[in-house]
This record gives sequence, structure tokens and C-alpha cells, in this order.
Amino acid sequence: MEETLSIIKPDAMERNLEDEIKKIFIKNNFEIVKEKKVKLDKKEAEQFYKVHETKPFYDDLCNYLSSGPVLVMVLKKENAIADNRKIMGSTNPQDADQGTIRKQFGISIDKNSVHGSDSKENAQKEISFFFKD
Ligand code: IDP
Ligand code: MG
Repeated sequence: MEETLSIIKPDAMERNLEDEIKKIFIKNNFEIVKEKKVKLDKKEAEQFYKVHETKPFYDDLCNYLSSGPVLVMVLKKENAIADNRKIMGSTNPQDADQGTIRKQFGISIDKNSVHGSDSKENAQKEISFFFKD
């Protein structure tokens, strides 16, 4: 069994899509083992997205992630990290496959509704960033 971190981002929270998105995870055999609704401040968003600090979109990204509440979840199943990335779809919703969360709900490359860890190492880091027990 593997765990990954998922975040329902502010654009999806604003549109009250959290239950609909959670149902997609459950239907795809993920167990939601932990969840909490949080509002990050800018500093926390900067820490979370530190891997992107040299990117031109970093500041906008951190402003956006800290712009409203998000739902943070630990999802568990076999191959959770890769399988979550698969059902999320490509970063840019325009490029995402039919049936993916980003295709269905994403508005733009920045407002793409969900985050998912991209590797074992980052999953561990991201889970402990939000759930320190
Ligand atoms: P991912 O979320 O699919 O893993 P990353 O490359 O890790 O994509 O980028 C993190 C987040 O930064 C993306 O989800 C998206 O919200 C934002 N982002 C990525 N590339 C761009 C861009 O070119 N312009 C604006 N925002 C971007
Ligand atoms: Mg990423």
C-alpha cells in the first residue's frame, strides 16, 4: 500500500466541488485516510511549493494557493501516487484526457482544481508538511 497527498485547490473549493471530487477518489478505490480543511498563509504556500521557487509563476502560484481554503487529504491504495496523477490528468486542463479531474473541473493551468504528489519522496514530504504526527 502507498500513500499520496491530494489537495482540492481554492478554485474547486469555491465551486463546492469537494464532495464530487472525493467521490471520484473513492470510486477509484482510494481510501481517504486523513483529511482536513485548511487556509494556508503565503509563507506556508511558499514552503509547500518550494520546489518551484525559481519558476516565473511561483509568486502567482503561492498567492493562489493561499487565496482561500483548501481540502488536504492523504489517499491510500496500491500505486496511489501514479494512479492519482492518472485520474488528475495533465497540469494544463486543456491537455488533460477525457474523464480526468482536471479535464472535468479545471479552469486553466493555474486553476487546475487539484494537487497530487509526484514521487514517493515528495509524497512523504508533503504528507508530513500537513500531518505532523
Ligand atoms: P502538477 O500540479 O501537475 O504537479 P507542477 O509542474 O508541479 O504541476 O506545477 C505546480 C502547479 O503550478 C500546477 O498545478 C499549476 O497550478 C501551476 N503551474 C504549473 N505550470 C504553470 C505555468 O506555466 N503557468 C502558471 N501556473 C503553472
Ligand atoms: Mg507537481
